[in-house]
Amino acid sequence: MPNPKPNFLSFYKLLCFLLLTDVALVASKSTIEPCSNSDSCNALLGYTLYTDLKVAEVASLFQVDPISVLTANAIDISYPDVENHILPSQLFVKIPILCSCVDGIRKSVSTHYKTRPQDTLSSIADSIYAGLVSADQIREANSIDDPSVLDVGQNLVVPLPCTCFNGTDNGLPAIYLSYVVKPVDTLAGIAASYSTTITDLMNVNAMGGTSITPGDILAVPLSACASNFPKYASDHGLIVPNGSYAITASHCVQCSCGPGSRNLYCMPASLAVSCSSMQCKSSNLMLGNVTVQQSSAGCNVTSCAYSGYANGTIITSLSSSLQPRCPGPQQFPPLVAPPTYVTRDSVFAPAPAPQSDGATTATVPKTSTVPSTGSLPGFPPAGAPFGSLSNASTLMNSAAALPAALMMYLLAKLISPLSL
Ligand SMILES: *[C@@H]1O[C@H](CO)[C@@H](O)[C@H](O)[C@H]1NC(C)=O
Ligand SMILES: *[C@@H]1O[C@H](CO)[C@@H](O)[C@H](O)[C@H]1NC(C)=O
Ligand SMILES: *[C@@H]1O[C@H](CO)[C@@H](O)[C@H](O)[C@H]1NC(C)=O
Ligand SMILES: *[C@@H]1O[C@H](CO)[C@@H](O)[C@H](O)[C@H]1NC(C)=O
Ligand SMILES: *[C@@H]1O[C@H](CO)[C@@H](O)[C@H](O)[C@H]1NC(C)=O
Ligand SMILES: CC(=O)N[C@H]1CO[C@H](CO)[C@@H](O)[C@@H]1O
Repeated sequence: MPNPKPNFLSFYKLLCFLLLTDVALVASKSTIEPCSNSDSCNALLGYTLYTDLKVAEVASLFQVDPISVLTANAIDISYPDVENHILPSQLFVKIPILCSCVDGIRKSVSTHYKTRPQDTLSSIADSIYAGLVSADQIREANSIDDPSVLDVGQNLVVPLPCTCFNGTDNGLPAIYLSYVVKPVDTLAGIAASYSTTITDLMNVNAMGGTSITPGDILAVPLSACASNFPKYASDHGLIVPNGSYAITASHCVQCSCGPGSRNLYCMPASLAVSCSSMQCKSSNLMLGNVTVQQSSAGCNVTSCAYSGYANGTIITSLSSSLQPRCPGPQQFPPLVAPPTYVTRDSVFAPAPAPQSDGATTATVPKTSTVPSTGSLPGFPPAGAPFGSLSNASTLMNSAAALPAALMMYLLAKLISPLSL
């Protein structure tokens, strides 16, 4: 399957967007996916805690459901009072968000932040949101003329980077993580952590070389299991990365991929209380039940599967199929206790995902990589290069691969002297 190619209409919108938003050319880059339709998708943000925070506090920073943050990181939600568990500073977690299409590009705009005393746009961008947004992006999104005057209690929109790429990577289901490059990172290291390849990361992010700069935001594809729920289901399009869980149907149903399987498997959630019936019609099977019957013709597998949540009702579907072999017992991604300290090889780093075959990676870049506006690295390393024009060389290389990227590069070049 070909990778989605950006269409020109989207690019013109994007150009207008860039023209209107005072682009400054700095070292940090983020991957932008042009879009034209108004649908949204599931995506993940890679977030590093700037201080000790309760699970509920992390969730409220992004206005997401605390239980979905826990399940996205395969943390055991049956742990007592888990939402008030304090997560340690510098812990890396994946935050599940909804990725929309705004002004022709993919981004999340559902996050708001209420300013507190001592906040500056830079501290909000670089510390609180850990480099996922830049001070300039917050300023632009909120039309702030004088960033030195922030009223306490001001409600700011915090635009956050996300990508969808049609929920696929090399033709297989994938969900994309927006990852802020840290000073210690290498492209090879990131690829290994997330069970992908350097080639794939370069294609997805339209990179011309393997060099990355702290503060760059990469789209990292995580292998996932996709749902096939009908359009009218409120969780239509649900996609779950291998190794983690998603909670849906008002906390009644949890879904995951089992190791070795690309099928989404859903069952009653451990939290399930006051849920609509989870029994399949005209059977005694409950959601997630699978029965097998060995016969001379093969294995008759009957299962009661989850098919989405609509109008407060859990839709179930009973199906039978004859398979050559009986499936083994379903295995689930292991759950971990809520972490209390940060280890170097944190369990939170990467969700295990299949090794994608580097040989099959597509050669067409999915995106253009453009400079993000005025962002500082999330973790300012001592003496790290910042604002260096020479590091735009990676842009030049990738622009050669994609004319539209070249247009944007030139545009950025053109505009930058005005705003520097
Ligand atoms: C998007 O993915 C669906 C299947 O998930 C596929 O049928 C469709 O062709 C894809 N579209 C593009 C533009 O790749
Ligand atoms: C069916 O699923 C329910 C809920 O997960 C479980 O308690 C029960 O043991 C299962 N029954 C069979 C026959 O698998
Ligand atoms: C498989 O089993 C189910 C119930 O156990 C039955 O209704 C169905 O007819 C069987 N299918 C085949 C192909 O044997
Ligand atoms: C949901 O409820 C609304 C109004 O009650 C109804 O019009 C609609 O058909 C229902 N949708 C489904 C999928 O049942
Ligand atoms: C999911 O991850 C496990 C490692 O935990 C791996 O063994 C398995 O192959 C992966 N499954 C898929 C479908 O990618
Ligand atoms: C001048 C400058 O900052 N160059 C840096 C560009 O990025 C590469 C790798 O990301 C560094 O090695 C260079 O020092």
